[in-house]
Amino acid sequence: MMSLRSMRWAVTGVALGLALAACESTKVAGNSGPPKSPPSSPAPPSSSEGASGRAFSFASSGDTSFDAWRTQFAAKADGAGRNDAIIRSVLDGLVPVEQTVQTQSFDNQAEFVKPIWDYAKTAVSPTRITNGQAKLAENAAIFEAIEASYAPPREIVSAIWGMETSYGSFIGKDDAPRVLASQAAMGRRRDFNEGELLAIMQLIENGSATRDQFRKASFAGAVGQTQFMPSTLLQHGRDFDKDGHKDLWTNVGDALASAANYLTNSGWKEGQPWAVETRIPEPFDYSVGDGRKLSVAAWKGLGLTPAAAPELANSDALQAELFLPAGSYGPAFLLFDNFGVIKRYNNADSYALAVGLLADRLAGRPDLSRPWPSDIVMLTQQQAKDLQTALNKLNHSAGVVDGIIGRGTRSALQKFQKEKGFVADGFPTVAMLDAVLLAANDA
Ligand SMILES: [Ca+2]
Repeated sequence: MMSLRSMRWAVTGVALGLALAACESTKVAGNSGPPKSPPSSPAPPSSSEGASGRAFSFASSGDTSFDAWRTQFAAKADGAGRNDAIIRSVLDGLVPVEQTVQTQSFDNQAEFVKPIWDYAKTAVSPTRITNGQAKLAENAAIFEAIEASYAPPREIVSAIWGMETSYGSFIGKDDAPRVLASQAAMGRRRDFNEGELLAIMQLIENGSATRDQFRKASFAGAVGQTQFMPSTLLQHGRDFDKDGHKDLWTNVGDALASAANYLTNSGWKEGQPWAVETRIPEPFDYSVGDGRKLSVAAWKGLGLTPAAAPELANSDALQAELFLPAGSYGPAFLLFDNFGVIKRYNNADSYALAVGLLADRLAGRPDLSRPWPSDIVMLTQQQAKDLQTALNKLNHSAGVVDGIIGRGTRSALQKFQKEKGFVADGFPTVAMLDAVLLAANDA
């Protein structure tokens, strides 16, 4: 698995082809970090009989390996204490999703097919800002109550709502058990997907949700207006209106309180920003933007100033990291711990950046002072490999030639840039590739 850091630069520097690796190392909405697997079982049961001694049988789906997985998993769910009738209602009648269809759906996840700023620009569209402001006004009483009980401010919660489902407009039309079972049956993150299915059964058992509600899910099995994975709903979901259900599908209060609760439980630091846009002095040693954390006071000492004056007023003691999504060609940010908390929702820098930027606009803060670049051509994966090969040849070790612009490649490029008198931002443009190729050719 790529580190988060190398993922950031991979997303930034190479605008393609990372989809498969990405969906293994990233999760979709509402579930974070390592999958919350059930305790690992040594081996699947050889018979279809569960702890209750009842055998499960289902009408064939037409796919023998899916059928075999299903009877075994039903027994496992029974052994875990799940209700027989609910096990049947969740698993009966499922037909596996065709593998290519599901792979395509993962490939189309926007976070991994665009340069990070294209994603941010799309995410923070004027329509989404206008609609978000209307939703904030419409649900002011709900947001008041949520802010009183949970750590994050309303604009962050509403930005997530906007990013996940356009404020509840598009909540998905896939059957969560079907998509999760399809993944589990083909052996893809089996423990994770089986854990999600068990969570669905528990949510139905305890009255939080119904089987039918789970027929409206994303292709990855995330549900409701704030797109929670079932295990996240089970663990962090809230029944805001206290009607006995955690209705993330149709109840705005339940959905928003659940998102706010999840961010709170993920460590949201009340009163702290997610990031602050900063101005960079000239000249500037861009190589300090390598992930190191310094106090805001130390960053100020290096000449950084907030783009909007009051934003850094009382934050001198906070630790922050300099984030340069477009190298020296676009806006610069000091990132705070809350940026990482947004990533607990969806583990991509592009996602967290988009949520943060949308939240800032919903809170009435000004647009970025420095625009995103519009004329940079991104490297293809092959070009990224060529860059790595050439840097290695020049003895600026870029490490393994894998076409992913991770930390190693970036710092190797910085060494080259310093040596040749370029701005040492480690950002892999086509022009910089040409310069490296030329030098390697002469070497
Ligand atoms: Ca409720």
